[in-house]
Amino acid sequence: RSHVACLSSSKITLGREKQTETPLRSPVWSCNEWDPLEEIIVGRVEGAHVPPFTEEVQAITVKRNWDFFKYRGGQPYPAAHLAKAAAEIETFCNILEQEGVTVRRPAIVDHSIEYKTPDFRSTGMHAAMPRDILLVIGDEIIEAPMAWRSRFFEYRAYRPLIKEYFQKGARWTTAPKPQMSDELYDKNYPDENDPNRHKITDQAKFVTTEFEPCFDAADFMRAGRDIFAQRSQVTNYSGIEWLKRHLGDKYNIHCLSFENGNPMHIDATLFIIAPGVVLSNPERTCHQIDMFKKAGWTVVYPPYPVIPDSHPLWMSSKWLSMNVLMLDTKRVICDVDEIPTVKMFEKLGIKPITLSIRHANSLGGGFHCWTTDIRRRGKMESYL
Ligand code: DAV
Repeated sequence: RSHVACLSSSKITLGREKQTETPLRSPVWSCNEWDPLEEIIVGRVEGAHVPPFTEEVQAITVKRNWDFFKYRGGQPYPAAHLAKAAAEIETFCNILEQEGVTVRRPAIVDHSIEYKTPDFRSTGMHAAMPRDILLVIGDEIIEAPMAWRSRFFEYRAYRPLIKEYFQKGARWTTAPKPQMSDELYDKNYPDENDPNRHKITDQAKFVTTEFEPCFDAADFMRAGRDIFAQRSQVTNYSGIEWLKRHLGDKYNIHCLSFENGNPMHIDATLFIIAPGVVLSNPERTCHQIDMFKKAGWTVVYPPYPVIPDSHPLWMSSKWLSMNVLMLDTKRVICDVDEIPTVKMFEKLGIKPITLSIRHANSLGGGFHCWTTDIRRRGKMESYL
């Protein structure tokens, strides 16, 4: 469909043309994590930079990685590591294409440029994790405000794609940009190694304050009209409230909490793989799990990850093992070396399509984080 044809079928009318009620067929349509996948954005390794070691980064970083961030903040990630990660992501894209999925990529942008606003200065990070920044709800792409200063301008890498989708009929929203002044962060937040850290998150204290709304898109797990959110180090209550009001009554945003001393992004904690089937991280008990059970859902506790301690994971836990990508309810992309997880999917009657993106994992994400769905075939339904 050409751009002109799309515009003429929309409600925008020119001159004496009659208003038409024909809905625009948006190139963007995704309601959940499991409907048959048609088009996806896969992130980029190129240009990835280590974020400056600010309090919001330190809060989620284990002590053994501190030196890495202190010395490399603002610099590129190690080149040899990035080269391996780039090769893995190319393979990932090829496999998706072979499975019939259209793969789109963000632009290459220079993340090393230092920027300054009236409130802060920073360098950028990467365009590796589209799931963190783009939330697709039906035909709408929402750019998340983000919570890290190093991610303030991350949307720029996705703008060529988003503008194209917009021209072809998608709805496009950017959430209010946070000021990211000092008031958004708790400077005295205890670090990852603090023995009381668990108690602190139990009391709902996080490195981000409620100074203004902030959220990362990856703190939301979609199941049609039911969307599951968590208050995390990067998503605050007012951010969740903003999304709730923005989406309106047709959607139920369920705010969940977990036994997790370091929540950041829900997709290695709770992952919905099919209507009424949820993976629940056995190490991070979900306080509201009965809600799913009462609704007749099957709760599956995935096996512990097997990635060795020696492999660097600069920004995440090992639970990337459950950060999978459903191509539909019968096919899943998962890590070739996470054999217990592969076996779990086989037992569930889901065909694992396996590969390794271990070096790409080091940047902080698995298959789900490295992507964002643009189009899945299916309807907007309620599942709870
Ligand atoms: O739970 O270790 C994984 C997802 C990061 N994007 C975690 C975070």
